[in-house]
Amino acid sequence: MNEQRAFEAVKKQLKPARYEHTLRVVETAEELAGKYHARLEKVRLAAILHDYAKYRPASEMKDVIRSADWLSDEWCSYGEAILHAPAGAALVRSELGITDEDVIRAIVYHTTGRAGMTLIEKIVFLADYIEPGRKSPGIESVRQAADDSLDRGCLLALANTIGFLTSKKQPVFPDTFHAYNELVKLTM
Ligand code: DGI
Ligand code: FE
Ligand code: FE
Ligand code: FE
Repeated sequence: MNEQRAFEAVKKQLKPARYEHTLRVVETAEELAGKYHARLEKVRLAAILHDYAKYRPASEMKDVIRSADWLSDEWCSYGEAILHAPAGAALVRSELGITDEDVIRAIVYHTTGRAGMTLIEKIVFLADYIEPGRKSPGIESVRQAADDSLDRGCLLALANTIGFLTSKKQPVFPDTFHAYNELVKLTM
């Protein structure tokens, strides 16, 4: 799959505003990949496709996750917002023939993060959080942190997300806590 075809494929899946978000994530991820020396083609492909499943019905996303033997069914028990990440990874594999495991993993974990994220995963996770169209409380500190440390940027993004979810009494996917704990210890 070349980039041009990936853009065309994802554009068909998304509403215009979500496609614009995708373009900004690609730009932001590209900047981070330059700063932190990641493989640019992989980062760009993962960023282009990261929200591929965003508008699939929840029931379809759950079916996709449950039929993928390489995805835990746990994904289906923490609210619908996280389903598009693992489901999107499975769908770009089956519908677009994406086989690069680095790209697949970055899509799976772009919403929750996980302990042991690769450089590519961290970049896509953080770019999705800080792209210039995002407005969330504390986002400027996350952008500043991302300027000098990928790990501190991811840590602040995770802390904000956990705070947001717990303030609304929403469940937090275990990998989100595991990612947070790992980066707290690493950046102490
Ligand atoms: O798809 P995007 O809007 O670009 O962003 P995203 O993939 O980061 O999804 C953000 C949503 O996911 C937001 O509603 C918060 C939710 N979310 C993020 N981490 C977790 C989570 N929801 C649960 N239940 N658990 C998490 O760990
Ligand atoms: Fe997403
Ligand atoms: Fe499964
Ligand atoms: Fe996104």
